[in-house]
Amino acid sequence: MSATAAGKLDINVSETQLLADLERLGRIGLGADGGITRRALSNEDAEARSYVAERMRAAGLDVRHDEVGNLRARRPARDGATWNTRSNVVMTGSHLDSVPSGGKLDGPLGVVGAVCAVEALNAAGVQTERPIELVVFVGEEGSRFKRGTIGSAALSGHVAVADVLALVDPDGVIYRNAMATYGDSGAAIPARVERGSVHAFVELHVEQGGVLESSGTDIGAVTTIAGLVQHMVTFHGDANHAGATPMHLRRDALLAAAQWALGIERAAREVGGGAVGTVGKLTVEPGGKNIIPGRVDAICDLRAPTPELLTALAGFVISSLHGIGEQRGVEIEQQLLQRVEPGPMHELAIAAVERAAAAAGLSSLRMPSGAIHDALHVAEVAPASMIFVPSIGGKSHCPTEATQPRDLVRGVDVLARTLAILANE
Ligand code: HGY
Ligand code: MN
Ligand code: MN
Repeated sequence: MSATAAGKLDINVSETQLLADLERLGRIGLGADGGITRRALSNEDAEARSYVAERMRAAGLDVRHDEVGNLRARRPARDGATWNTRSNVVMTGSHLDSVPSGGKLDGPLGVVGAVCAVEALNAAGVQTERPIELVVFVGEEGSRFKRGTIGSAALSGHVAVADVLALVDPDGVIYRNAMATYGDSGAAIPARVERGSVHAFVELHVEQGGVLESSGTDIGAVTTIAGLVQHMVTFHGDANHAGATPMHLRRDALLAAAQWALGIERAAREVGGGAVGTVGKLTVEPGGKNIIPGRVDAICDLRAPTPELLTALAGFVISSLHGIGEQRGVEIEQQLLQRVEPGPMHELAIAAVERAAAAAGLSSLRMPSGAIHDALHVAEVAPASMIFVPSIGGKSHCPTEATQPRDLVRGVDVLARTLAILANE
């Protein structure tokens, strides 16, 4: 379908329905601070997922689930083919799980936005040569199990299904057992998709940064997705009396961790090139206000747009531990939690997003993503890209995450046109 043909599509996204869907999901896992906490395979995650499954059925989709709990729903092609189709499918989707006290749009926009995009295609009488599949990926945020992008990693084969099912959360709950929360019955379809069975993938997502807003651009067409390294580090010091212990006799675990965190900030600035480093999770034991910290557990989150920069940053961060331990008499353990390589998106999908934006009369910008997304793994088996819409103030992973309703609707409009372009060419 050419851009002009996509431009002739009479796409009318229902803003009322989209905002109602986001508002309904925004009540599931809502905390007193206005943030959303919806851990993977939790009751909240299951409630959100079953709401979406109902909306998918209402949109005429054939809804299934796969071996790791991804929700998989298909819109038939012109020839009526849905699952047992010779032609490869065009896929879209995102996630419903959240970070602790996160925003209402990170994930859900790409999930209910896809349902609203299908409804807009239905209303416009658009038929496609290829089926369209909507996916709700499990466990993108990694805030329960040790890794994130779980559902998409299983779909691409990046992680074996058996290894996903064997994941254990900090309370000792095994993924396979936690899936019972979803209450899925009946046969699950395979999670793994073979290269060649998916014609293209596109994910609608809030930018989670300030580039679109500051440049006054309507739509981002994502060209690459940054890579990620996360390490869990434990600092073993010596708990002791905060008043009676002279400074030169202390082995303070928190000061060792603080020195490490400040080193991460310095290393990320020195590596540059878009590299960033964060220590966002840290626990102090025993945690008494008059006790020198004896133990600190900390997780670092390192990102960079190329494997070389990521390796340089991670290398410094881990090698610095030895010197800190020696200097402060603190024993240090560290464990790699995950490394996800940066990934390029594909010209086929990027160009489709740009053409769809133009067809909708919107400006667009090719841009990298500093955040990780399910698209990164799907790109391992299919041409993929993402549609970004502006984040107000560039904020995300916090209760103030927000996007103008007009921009939400524009994102869904561009998604509908992108799907039509990809499923008809
Ligand atoms: O951490 C990320 O980049 C994503 O939000 N999971
Ligand atoms: Mn996120
Ligand atoms: Mn996300």
